[in-house]
Amino acid sequence: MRIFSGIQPTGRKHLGNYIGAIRQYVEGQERSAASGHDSLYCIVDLHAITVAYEPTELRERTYDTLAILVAAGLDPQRSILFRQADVQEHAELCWLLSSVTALGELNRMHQFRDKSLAQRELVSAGLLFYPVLQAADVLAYRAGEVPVGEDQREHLELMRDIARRFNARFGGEREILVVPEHRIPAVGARIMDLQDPTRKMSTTGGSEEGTVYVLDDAKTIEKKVKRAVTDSEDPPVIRRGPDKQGVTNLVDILAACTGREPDAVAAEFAQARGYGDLKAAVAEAVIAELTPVRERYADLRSDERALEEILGAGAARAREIARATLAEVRAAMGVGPAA
Ligand code: AQP
Repeated sequence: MRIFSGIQPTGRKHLGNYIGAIRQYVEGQERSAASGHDSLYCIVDLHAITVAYEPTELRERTYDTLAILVAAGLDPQRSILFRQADVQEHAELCWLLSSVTALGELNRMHQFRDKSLAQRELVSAGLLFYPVLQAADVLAYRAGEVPVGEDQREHLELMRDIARRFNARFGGEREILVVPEHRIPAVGARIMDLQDPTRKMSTTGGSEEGTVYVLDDAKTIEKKVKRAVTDSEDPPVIRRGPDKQGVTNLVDILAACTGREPDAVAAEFAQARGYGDLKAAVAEAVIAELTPVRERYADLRSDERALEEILGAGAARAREIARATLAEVRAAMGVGPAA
């Protein structure tokens, strides 16, 4: 099954992006290589322009993001790593799919509602259209699987509806577009802000203190984890539950970083006299997970020409796949000259 996912070149990538998405990409690369299928990972710069941004920084952040992906284990020989704007088929398919997308559905998307409230100067039409472009990203490659964090579930459902509607309207007997499945990790699909565990760890909406960045050094990680908000239960109780969001988040992070079941992690700390032991274990596990990535990143990021070559080669491979899909979509829709 072909795998596709996109990641934005905005801000600094954080532990939520890493556990919810990037680690799944690496696992998907291994799985798809073993089964002889492609895996594509796209740095979605066209998505990044839907909110206020700095043009001179966008390219820099694209290189940052690519270097993190490679440092985390994505191999440009085995996966197709590319930049969205280099493959113009994404933008064209977005427009074509708009004809089978209901405005009301776009208006109801949680991400649109949340992010439009956060915009100070302009709520762009691009923000509303974000999920249509995201649908185009995946559907252009007829990908079967999309690894994402929990926050993208709603967009994936919409994408599936768009694909089904397109096939019903234009496919006749044929399934021109593949209806993809999301792949949301069992543990760590929604890592929460360490300072406000009721909100997801986020690039745009979180607190600096509550967000662990992939490139944070060991001391910074330790400080942020040790200051994580838990609760004031006395004596402290280490268990997971909706009334224990801070503790649950820490347990989940530890479970994700050590490959264990969250309930087993909670049971191990059940007798602890305070939250300090749990926090120390979380800090140690996160540092062990992120330090090698940060070290490899430094080398990779310094060679922008090499990064640009990876993106160029990836785009050439991606374009070939997307072009074939677009030819079929155009033909089915009666757009442009007959083939
Ligand atoms: N807190 C999170 N826990 C688990 N997974 C997460 N993801 C994001 N936040 C968490 C997943 O990371 C992937 C890439 O995300 P993105 O870079 O495209 O940005 P995003 O989804 O908009 O999330 P961010 O980075 O926190 O940015 P903002 O602040 O803009 O929302 C996605 O698969 C996402 O699910």
